[in-house]
Amino acid sequence: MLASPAVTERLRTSFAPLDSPVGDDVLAATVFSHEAGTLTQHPGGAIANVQDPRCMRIGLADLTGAGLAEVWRGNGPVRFGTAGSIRYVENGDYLAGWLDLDEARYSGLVETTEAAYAALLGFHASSAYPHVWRIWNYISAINDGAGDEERYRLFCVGRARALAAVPAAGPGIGYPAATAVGNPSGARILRLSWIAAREPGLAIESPRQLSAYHYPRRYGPASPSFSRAMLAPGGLLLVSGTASIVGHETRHEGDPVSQLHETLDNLHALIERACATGSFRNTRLGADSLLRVYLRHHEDRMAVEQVLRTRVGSSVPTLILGADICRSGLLVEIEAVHRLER
Ligand code: 3EB
Repeated sequence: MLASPAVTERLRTSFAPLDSPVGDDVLAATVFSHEAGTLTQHPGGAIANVQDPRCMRIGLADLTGAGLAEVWRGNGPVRFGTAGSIRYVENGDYLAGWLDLDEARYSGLVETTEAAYAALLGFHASSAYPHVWRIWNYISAINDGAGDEERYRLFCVGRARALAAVPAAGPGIGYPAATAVGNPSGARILRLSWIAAREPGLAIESPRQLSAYHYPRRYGPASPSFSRAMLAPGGLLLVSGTASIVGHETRHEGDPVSQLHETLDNLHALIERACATGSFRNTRLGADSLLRVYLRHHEDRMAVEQVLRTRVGSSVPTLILGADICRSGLLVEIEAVHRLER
């Protein structure tokens, strides 16, 4: 008799053309470019269907121009729901949620972020999916403001405040994996999207980087509350946005290619650490891995693609997106999904 599959074998993610039909197993579909004139009007419902609550548009430029969406699927039909400002899609094992908060309704980004995280944490504290594995934070004008007033730092203060109010959240339990990048929408909207589950994952830290929640004071009044990766039961590794930071310092300021090499070294070291943690063996990215590459300057794309071809290979599905990144000195950041196997 076959063993029942581990729970994460029921969670899959891939890049798919925008006009792909949306099955009833789709939890979330992230569409990157606003230039979406070519989509729509597929009778059964396409991935990039504005009417479908699972279709979330992030206006980050898709520099590969492939017109792909990132699609998260589970097993079995999904159900939709809302809770205050939160919209979610669930299937019994997983929940994909998102919310947009308009900063104009709060006194500042600290308060907006605190409200967003309080809503998220409050919702999950009493939901059937108490384990938030992975969060994407899209922050307008992320690098505006000087010193401790930089908006990314304000965001970190609001996030830390909300997490501090919830005793179950924290580094001992494992912060979610995360990404924090710019939100290009004209209005100041804080958008969070996330994946949560019935079962807990295991937070993984990097052998080459200080845990972000231990960054020293010089990077802001509140250190960033996220884990380098979340290892879901069964072996799906959700890797946070990873950049050219060694220890806590930004490396190769002004040099995108060297930053990319350092980032890939960090990524591989993290995957190796995750493999060692769970006695997994495949440390190499492959055809069922997934990379989102965020690039601050669009004109660095060709140089970045060339390095990716030689170091990662063309079989690994990769999207390159134009986006601002949380430290102004960082030019490139990569997040990954990688399935570990025993
Ligand atoms: C870093 O390693 C780069 O604040 O949620 C990457 C991923 C970064 C997530 C976050 C920040 C965050 O510090 C920045």
